[in-house]
Amino acid sequence: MKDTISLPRYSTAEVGFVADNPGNTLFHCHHQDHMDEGSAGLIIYG
Ligand SMILES: [Cu+2]
Repeated sequence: MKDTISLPRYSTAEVGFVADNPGNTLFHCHHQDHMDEGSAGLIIYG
């Protein structure tokens, strides 16, 4: 199980997961300045 990945600048990653924890999950970069520029989102499922 893994909850963090490192990516080079301007790269992408495809992520698969088992949706077995309903509710809201914050998907985000760990650099605050990147989050401030929009590198964050909310995964929502019920
Ligand atoms: Cu970042």
